[in-house]
Amino acid sequence: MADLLRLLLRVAEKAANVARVCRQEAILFQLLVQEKTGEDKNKKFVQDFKTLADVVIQEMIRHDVGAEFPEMVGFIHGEESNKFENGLGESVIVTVCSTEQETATLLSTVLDGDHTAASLLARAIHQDPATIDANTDGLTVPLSPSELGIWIDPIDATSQYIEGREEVLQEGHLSPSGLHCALVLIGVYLRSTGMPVMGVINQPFHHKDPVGGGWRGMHFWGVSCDGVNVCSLSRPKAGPEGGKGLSAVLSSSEKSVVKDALASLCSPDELMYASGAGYKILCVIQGLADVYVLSEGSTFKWDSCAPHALLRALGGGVVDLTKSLQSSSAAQTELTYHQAYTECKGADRWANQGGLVAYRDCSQLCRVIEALKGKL
Ligand code: 2IP
Ligand code: CA
Ligand code: CA
Repeated sequence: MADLLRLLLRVAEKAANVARVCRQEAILFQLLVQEKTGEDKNKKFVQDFKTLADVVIQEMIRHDVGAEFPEMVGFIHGEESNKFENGLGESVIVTVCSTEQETATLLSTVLDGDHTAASLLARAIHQDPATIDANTDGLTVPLSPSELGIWIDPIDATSQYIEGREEVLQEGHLSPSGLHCALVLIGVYLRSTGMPVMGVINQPFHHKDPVGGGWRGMHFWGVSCDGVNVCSLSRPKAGPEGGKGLSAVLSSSEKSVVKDALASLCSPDELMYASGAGYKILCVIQGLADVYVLSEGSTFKWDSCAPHALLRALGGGVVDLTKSLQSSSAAQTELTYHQAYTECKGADRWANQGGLVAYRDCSQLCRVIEALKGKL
């Protein structure tokens, strides 16, 4: 199944192109940032273009994966539904057609006859992405498509994507907010056990091309199954022994009891905040933080599946925080991806309801769990 990995890297790059095109082309950008205002709101056909960008990206990934791996059709899930409802309450099923022309015609009905915008989007969807150098030669993955399912978050950290603040990333440093927090996440799990086995992360806005000035991306991948543990990044080296020895990244909206408990384990500059659930797990993968702790059920299977697979390939993981606090062995409570909370409705069926801790090192996970026991 190394073919599946290579396909996911390609579609994630196409998705990143769509995300970049929506910001680069003036006509699409206007749709992306237009304010929803008063009376006008319900009349605007294209009012929720950001949702359309998400839906289009997700459907493109679903289309391309289904075409190459028909056994996976029906098991490719994502954050968005492909039923797009416009401001007039009309709904259109957004699909990717077999030709660019057909896709443009379909998108133009969603975009209220805006052919220019529809053609620009359709071109990005049908364009072959630049070949990406992913170093997957010689990799064998002992899995078959009929045992796998997929979770897609077409754009994670949408608010940062829309706001679009441009930050210059400094190597070795976490940067709390900005366009670089927006990620395309594609995770693969085993239908039988729900364990994440493969993940692709594409960061569409990683740096600016020094020559052309356009945005360039970065991709990361990992595979973890049956004794195969391979990641495009190597395990970060242990940092210098200083401070209190642990660094953590949290959501700025995290509860104060969690912030306080972690402050007892981390020096002040090692307790950090950042946007985007996917970006925070990526920070742990890259070694910019040791752990990401979240006490609320505000992330979903599509947020964590892909980065979780990379962490497992590096020897870490993502556990359910609530279960870990009740268990004698925290590392036994890894998140799984195959079962819905049937008593819930809508997106909540797929929430990581017990919160989570993402970690690279089991002993650091244990310190965090000990520090939080009895506090939540
Ligand atoms: C969001 C996004 C948010 C995150 C939230 C996710 O996904 O990653 O940034 O909140 O949990 O569900 P926070 O930044 O506070 O961690 P999306 O942007 O796809 O809705
Ligand atoms: Ca998300
Ligand atoms: Ca999203």
